[in-house]
Amino acid sequence: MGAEVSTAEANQNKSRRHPAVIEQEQCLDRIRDELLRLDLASHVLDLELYGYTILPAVKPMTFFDALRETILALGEEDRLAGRRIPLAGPEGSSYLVPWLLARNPIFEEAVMAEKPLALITYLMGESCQISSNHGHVRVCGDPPQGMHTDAPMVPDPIPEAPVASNMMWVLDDFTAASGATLVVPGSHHRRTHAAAGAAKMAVPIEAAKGSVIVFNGNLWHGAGARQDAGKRVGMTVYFNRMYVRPQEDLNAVISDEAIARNPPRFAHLVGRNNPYPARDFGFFNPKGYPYFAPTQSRFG
Ligand SMILES: O=C(O)CCC(=O)C(=O)O
Ligand SMILES: [Fe+2]
Repeated sequence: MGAEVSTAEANQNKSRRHPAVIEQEQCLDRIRDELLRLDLASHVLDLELYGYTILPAVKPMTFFDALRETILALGEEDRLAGRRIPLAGPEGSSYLVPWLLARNPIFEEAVMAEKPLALITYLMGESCQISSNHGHVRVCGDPPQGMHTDAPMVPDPIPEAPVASNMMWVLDDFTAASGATLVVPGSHHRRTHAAAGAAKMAVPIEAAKGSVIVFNGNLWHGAGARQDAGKRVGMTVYFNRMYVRPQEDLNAVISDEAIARNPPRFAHLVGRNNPYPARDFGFFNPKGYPYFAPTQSRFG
């Protein structure tokens, strides 16, 4: 009679809810539980306020050394094969090392690291995939990268729920002089591509080797110019929503053996479950069907 809802009535209301709604709530619970289990609440706050966060000491230093050495060895392989990708024009010395995940199993362990992946899941939902895994080698003497968002080809206003987000593995200390990634804190709220003059608003992310920076793809950012001698090695793991075309066609190049030796989520991350592009009608493709309802939530 009164305004109060009896327990029986509440339970009845609950049981009337659509299974997709219940699934969304369970998804939120899973994401919340994982963030709390890994003690990441303050990092979620960083992501909300600043658009980026630094996770210190994500793996032993020996693992970071091994990532760095492997990236440099693969970059050398590219140079010898005449296919090195310059990052600062043909005259510059900085370069990109692409396709890492397909080139050495060590990168499988990196992309599955619990803490950075839990934060990416918070930003990008459970159904996100890996777009690319790259080494970024920045060498003294090259100019800084232009400020940008990691939402290429997306028109303004960029959707509030980011279409892409990034991990930056810090394989050399990041300082202003070493060529740290530059960011405009809070710019992920603007929902536009980087404005002219963004570089004047930017600050370097100071982070020790061993850290992983996680950032919202809507954040204005770019690689800083290295002033110290030598090179700065960073590694990105770039994630996109299921409906975005990945930079690297990982599904085509990751072997079934790599799928079998990793946790089940790895298969999804490299695109095994993606129904598109399809020869049959994608909407009714059984692979894609489980994902249509969860995408009603930005966390699905
Ligand atoms: O190398 C960096 O510090 C940033 C690289 C980056 O943002 C990019 O390539 O999109
Ligand atoms: Fe970027």
